[in-house]
Amino acid sequence: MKKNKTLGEFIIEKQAEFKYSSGELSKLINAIRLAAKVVNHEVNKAGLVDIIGASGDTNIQGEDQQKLDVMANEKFIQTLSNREIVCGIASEEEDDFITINSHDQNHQNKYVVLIDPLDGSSNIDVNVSVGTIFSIYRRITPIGTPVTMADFLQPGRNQVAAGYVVYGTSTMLVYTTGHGVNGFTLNPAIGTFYLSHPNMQFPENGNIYSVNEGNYIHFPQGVKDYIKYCQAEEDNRPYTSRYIGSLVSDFHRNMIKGGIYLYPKSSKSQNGKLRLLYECNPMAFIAEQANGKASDGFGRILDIQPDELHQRTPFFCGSTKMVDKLEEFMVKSH
Ligand code: AHM
Ligand code: MG
Repeated sequence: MKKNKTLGEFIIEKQAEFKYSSGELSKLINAIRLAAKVVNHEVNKAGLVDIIGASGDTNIQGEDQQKLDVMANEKFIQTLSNREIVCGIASEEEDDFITINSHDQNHQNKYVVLIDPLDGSSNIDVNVSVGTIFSIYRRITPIGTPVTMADFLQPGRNQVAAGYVVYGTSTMLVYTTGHGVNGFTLNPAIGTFYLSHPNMQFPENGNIYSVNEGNYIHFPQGVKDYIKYCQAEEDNRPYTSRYIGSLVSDFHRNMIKGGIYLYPKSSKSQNGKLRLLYECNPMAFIAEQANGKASDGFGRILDIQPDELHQRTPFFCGSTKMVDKLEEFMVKSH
């Protein structure tokens, strides 16, 4: 039987390829791998122990937090800060960024991490997949000084690495360091991730569209027109509609099968729902690395200059030809 590479082996191999690599990024991915296993263990137990349900806290967006969100947030922050491998962390679950000051070396680490520890948490109590999304940047302020907001508010094109973990029928970790996208599946019996999906690519075109159509009435005209186009009986259409309501799972399926994910602005929320820094930028980076495309309807997600940590943006992401088509409709109706 062919032996698949483990994630650990893959990380070491990649580090050797980049001759001048200091190993910091490898350590960082390793820490994420570890935290993902711990969170996976807890998510899997969600139906068994009485851990689900709102914990009573409210996050910065005014939404109820569930206990597993809080747990996942703590695990990722703990794992990254204990190892002192990053200089700062921003999380969707925290109002402000966190400064990490290693005690033996003053602010010597160069990476910041932005994370959505448990995305799609409204799916937890009905046993539907959720995910973790992460994004890594090199700080822009000088090493040796504390991190500042500017280190976190970088356009997505500056990302050094990004990835997600999907806690699904199998648990997978998918990530890129800017050299293509690779997917690893966890063997839960031994707690090891194996390279199962090397060099993942979005098909250039697809036939799946993923959108919360219940909000149709509130969508901009361009999105309404595009949805009607998806439903028309012409060429290879109507397309198939698939919406889990869990970004990582919808994205993951569309990357494998070919499709588009849409979260437009609406007359109720002017910038849509998804957060640029924690959700859209990492997914956009992965999409582009996998030959896909990510847009706010008119331009590239990765070129947006953020001005606040919890900024939201409309998000259209997936197979290039489908996102191109959506943009066409947006421009036409503008
Ligand atoms: P969350 O960060 O509060 O979990 O929200 C993000 C999630 C995405 O995973 C998902 O695609 C979207 O919200 C679903 O939103 P809606 O229920 O409005 O369709
Ligand atoms: Mg989220």
